[in-house]
Amino acid sequence: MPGPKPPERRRFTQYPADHNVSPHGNGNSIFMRMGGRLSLALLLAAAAAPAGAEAPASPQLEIAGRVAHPQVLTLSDLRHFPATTVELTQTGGHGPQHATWSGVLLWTLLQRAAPVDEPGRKTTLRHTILAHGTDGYAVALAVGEIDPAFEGKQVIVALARDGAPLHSLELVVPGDRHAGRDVHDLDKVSVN
Ligand SMILES: Nc1nc2c(c(=O)[nH]1)N[C@H]1C(S)=C(S)[C@@H](COP(=O)(O)O)O[C@H]1N2
Ligand SMILES: [Mo]
Repeated sequence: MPGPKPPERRRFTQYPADHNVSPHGNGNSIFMRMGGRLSLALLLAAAAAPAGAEAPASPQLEIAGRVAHPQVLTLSDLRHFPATTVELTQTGGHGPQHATWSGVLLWTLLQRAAPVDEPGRKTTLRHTILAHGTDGYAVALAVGEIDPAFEGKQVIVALARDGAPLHSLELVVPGDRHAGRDVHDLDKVSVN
């Protein structure tokens, strides 16, 4: 016999119409609105988990700042976007490393969130983007670096490295010689 239906999962495609789904949100969150059904789901999840085992937090990416549609994307949301693969060698803490990364173009994510231009003349290229890691590390990109009409650099939010799925998100910036802008444990992109 089928068990009780799990609460309906919201797909990222619905976020623009109803974007207050961030768990760090303003109180009008999906968690509050789901009320009792969520408590039931948590109870069921707790019953299913082996005792003492704490599930690793599943990575999420918040897109915030000067955008029309702030949103939070889960790993499974991100897997639904077309995949882009980039291959590069960069120098990091352990010398030069060569790898093939695949993930979602930052440009694609930005387009969905829809940057809001400042008032004034020709302001679309003023945007800068800060990519933040969970440890507080952050790096800046300019929108002209990733806009296909300008440099069109294939900056991705990587979901896999050398074919193996990652357990946290990583920004990958092709063309950079040093790995400094490859933000690991990426959790937020803010648009200025
Ligand atoms: N979240 C986060 N990402 C980061 C860093 C960091 O400190 N925090 N360091 C950067 C730097 S300077 C390098 S060289 C590479 C590799 O750093 P690691 O070997 O210390 O991870 O990660 C980059 N991404
Ligand atoms: Mo570095």
